[in-house]
Amino acid sequence: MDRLKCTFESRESTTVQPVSRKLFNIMSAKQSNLCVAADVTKSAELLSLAEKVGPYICLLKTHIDILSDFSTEVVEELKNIAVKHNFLIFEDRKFGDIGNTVATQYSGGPFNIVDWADLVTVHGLPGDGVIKGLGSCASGQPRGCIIVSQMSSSGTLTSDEYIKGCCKMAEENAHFVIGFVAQSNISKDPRFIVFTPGVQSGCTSDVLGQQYVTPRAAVLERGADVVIVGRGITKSDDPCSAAKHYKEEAFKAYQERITS
Ligand code: BMP
Repeated sequence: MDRLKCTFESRESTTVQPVSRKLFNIMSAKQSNLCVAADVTKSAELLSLAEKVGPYICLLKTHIDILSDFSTEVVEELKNIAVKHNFLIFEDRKFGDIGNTVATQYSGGPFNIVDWADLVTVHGLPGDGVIKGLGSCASGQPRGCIIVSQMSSSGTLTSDEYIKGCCKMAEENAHFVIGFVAQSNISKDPRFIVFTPGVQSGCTSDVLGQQYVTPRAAVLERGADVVIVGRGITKSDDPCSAAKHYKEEAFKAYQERITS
């Protein structure tokens, strides 16, 4: 079974990982493989954006530590909006330390991420202790992580060897790993979901090394299952219409891929 040719619906039954199953289910039900990167710095902006884009997304990605006015109320509100619009919450924390440290970062500090984020990102660099550390905090709640295996930024050090190591780590820890952040078709395994950031139409880069491709290229040429769009939506005059547009483009490309 080649990941690129399978429907999201059929892939749900290839895994027992609870967050993967939920995400495949949402993607099929909402016909959306769009994740919005909600990189805003005020709680009110985050909640307003989540309300606007909620109907069109399968996932909302946060960088919770950029909020200048973080409070536990904002994550409570965000959870309510996620239930209302049926999307999952993904904190892009990029954990990258030894297991013991990431466990305390995940389940403590001001953010207590394990309490509200369905998914988090990890770097593969430390080895799989990072995954085991996070997994030890889940205490029965449906939680999972995504391995940042290949980056969108120019000059990234994610070599082919590194990517292979990340794939092996995912296979050996598939109870907690749901997939990869990547820029190419790094895994054929239908259980794993490939998330691709650096997606924007009509813009190829920013001034700090970000590199963009269109949603169509991400899905058809690079093997993305889920496209992650930040400023293409958040900086648009109308984030709601922009989200609708990206959702339709990305899902159309996915439908072409599975039928071609
Ligand atoms: P934008 O579309 O505005 O460039 O935002 C991209 C988002 O995806 C950011 O939140 C960034 O942290 C994240 N990201 C990325 O751009 N490239 C990667 O390789 C990994 C990421 O998580």
